[in-house]
Amino acid sequence: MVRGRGEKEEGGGGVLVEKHLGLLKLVKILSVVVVFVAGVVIGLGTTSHINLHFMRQADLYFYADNVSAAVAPSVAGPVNCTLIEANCESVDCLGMDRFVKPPGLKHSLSDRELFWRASMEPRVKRYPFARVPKVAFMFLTRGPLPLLPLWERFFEGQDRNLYTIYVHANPGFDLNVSSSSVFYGRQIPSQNVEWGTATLTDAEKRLLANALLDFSNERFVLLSESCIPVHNFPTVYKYLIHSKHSFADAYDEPTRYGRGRYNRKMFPDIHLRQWRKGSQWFELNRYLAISVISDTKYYEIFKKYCKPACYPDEHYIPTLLNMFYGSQNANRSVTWVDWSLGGPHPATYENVNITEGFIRHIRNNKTLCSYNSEKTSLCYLFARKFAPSALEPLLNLTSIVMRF
Ligand SMILES: *[C@@H]1O[C@H](CO)[C@@H](O)[C@H](O)[C@H]1NC(C)=O
Ligand SMILES: *[C@@H]1O[C@H](CO)[C@@H](O)[C@H](O)[C@H]1NC(C)=O
Ligand SMILES: *[C@@H]1O[C@H](CO)[C@@H](O)[C@H](O)[C@H]1NC(C)=O
Ligand SMILES: *[C@@H]1O[C@H](CO)[C@@H](O)[C@H](O)[C@H]1NC(C)=O
Ligand SMILES: *[C@@H]1O[C@H](CO)[C@@H](O)[C@H](O)[C@H]1NC(C)=O
Ligand SMILES: *[C@H]1O[C@H](CO)[C@@H](O)[C@H](O)[C@H]1NC(C)=O
Ligand SMILES: CC(=O)N[C@H]1CO[C@H](CO)[C@@H](O)[C@@H]1O
Repeated sequence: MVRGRGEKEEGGGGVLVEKHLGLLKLVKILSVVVVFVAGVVIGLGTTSHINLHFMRQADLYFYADNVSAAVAPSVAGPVNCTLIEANCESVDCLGMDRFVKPPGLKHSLSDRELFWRASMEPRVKRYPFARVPKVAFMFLTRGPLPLLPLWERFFEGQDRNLYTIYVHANPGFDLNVSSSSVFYGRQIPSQNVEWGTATLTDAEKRLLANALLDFSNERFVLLSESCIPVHNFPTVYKYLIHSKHSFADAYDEPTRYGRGRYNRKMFPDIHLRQWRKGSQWFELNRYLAISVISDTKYYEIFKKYCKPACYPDEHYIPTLLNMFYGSQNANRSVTWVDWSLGGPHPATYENVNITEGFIRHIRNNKTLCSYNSEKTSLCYLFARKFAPSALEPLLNLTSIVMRF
């Protein structure tokens, strides 16, 4: 099976909403709620215990208020943390809340600073807070997410403590979604991506690192704008959280599209027998995510010697996992893709191709795969590639086939 380069696709049109107005409205509503609650609590003259609890809640809201104020003037610009620090009297600047659950995604860290920060791992085994493991859904896109309504339905009604969303789009692109969307405010600071170059792997690492800043994130899935979920959220969550392995393609391809891309200058750090290939759409656990963003040695070698027709996004992570973490990898992807047409790109499915039988086939094609050393027919949680036109018929099938 000849596999070509990674995904080099274009986004479609976009749905945009006035982001700032929505944010300001939300902030206003929150302020009103805080003032109202304050009145009620003070009015009741409650115990000091309740007052204390209330104060902490109130600080959080004021804090959000000031973060928004600092962010609001410029979407692309960094948060003005001076404004936040100036308020340490009302905000517990070194408190757990801010550390464990970063309140926003905007920051002005360079990649070097970001990766260093994200590489921190606690040595104390027990978390001093009730940690519920989350799945981080990381969308790597150039522009709009045409299948967004399908994803919104996938997340609808699900516990927000169980997942997080991160979107890496080209700088300057504003994902215009309403403030009620789970995708609202989920864009991370990004940099330009040139498909096929190391900037693509940089973006993957940037997504991982931003997601690592949330200590509750335990599993990290990379998705594109043409990916769809083929099972409902509870199934996806359970499957990933309980898996002993991570899911990343890593195979040895003895052709010019595989071993042929190995550069002998990588020797002796990387041997040909260690060289692997695989689709970039990985799923990694927290430990492996930290391992990937912490590696500089092998990444530098790839940057130097893996240039077209070698594509780092198809070789770097598979090779790194194979060299050091092979036993933790299931060596298969949970994202279904169709290479049967041949050529450098996988098949793209349009509206006319979407049928109940087709989606059922992806969900269970009667072939078994390994899961925690057992056999299962549930091999794929996601699928690609789907054109924007596939959205309507897919939305039609969610309740009968995908069960969401
Ligand atoms: C941040 O806010 C402080 C205080 O208002 C101001 O002095 C500073 O110039 C601001 N910095 C940026 C980067 O906007
Ligand atoms: C995946 O491949 C590695 C070799 O890189 C191997 O050690 C490991 O056992 C494989 N994983 C599974 C689940 O078979
Ligand atoms: C989608 O359907 C069209 C029309 O039937 C067909 O020509 C095309 O090959 C199908 N695409 C895929 C990826 O199966
Ligand atoms: C089912 O999926 C497996 C794994 O991708 C593949 O090898 C096999 O050919 C598929 N079977 C059918 C009937 O499509
Ligand atoms: C959605 O499903 C209904 C009922 O099965 C069907 O009549 C309609 O054509 C479908 N719409 C699309 C876009 O597939
Ligand atoms: C955002 O989308 C809304 C409709 O959902 C539209 O009215 C608005 O003009 C869009 N904003 C931008 C900046 O494109
Ligand atoms: C509650 C609180 O700390 N509010 C502050 C928010 O930031 C402004 C400055 O922009 C301060 O004046 C407020 O006191």
